[in-house]
Amino acid sequence: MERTFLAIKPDGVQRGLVGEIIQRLEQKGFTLVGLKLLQVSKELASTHYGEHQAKPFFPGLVEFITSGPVVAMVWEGKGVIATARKMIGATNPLNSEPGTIRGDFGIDVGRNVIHGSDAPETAVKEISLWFGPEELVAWSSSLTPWIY
Ligand code: 3AN
Repeated sequence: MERTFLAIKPDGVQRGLVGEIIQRLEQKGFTLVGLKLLQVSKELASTHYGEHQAKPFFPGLVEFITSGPVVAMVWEGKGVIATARKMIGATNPLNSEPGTIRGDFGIDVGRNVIHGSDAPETAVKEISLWFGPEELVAWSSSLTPWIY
């Protein structure tokens, strides 16, 4: 089953959006298989955003993501990588549609509430960067017949 890595950034945690975001993903039908709140180190931030190392916004990006607690999550389900990206909305909140997380809750590209893996290879890489295998719980809502 497909898995993706999502992280609620310090602005989303500070603004009390954790419950709302988890609720949207649960109600869509995805399964939460990993969840933790953590203070991100500079090392983890730099590795996670490694592809942006040469960009002018890189230092600010690392500073922001390490500025407060982040909620790191792994979600599972059919097409979860692309669907979660759709639910998150465009990188720049000025371009993200209403109804998406960024479209509903953000106005600044540097403070865009949530991160989501953009492709299968990235998802695998990010999940193993942020979580140990023992932190992921394989379970299926289809095993509990009262849900569906
Ligand atoms: P996304 O998070 O939508 O996949 P990426 O991977 O292109 O977007 O960029 C990673 C993060 O870098 C974004 N979430 C955003 O916070 C930040 N970022 C991207 N472009 C800019 C920019 N032009 N100015 C400031 N921050 C940016």
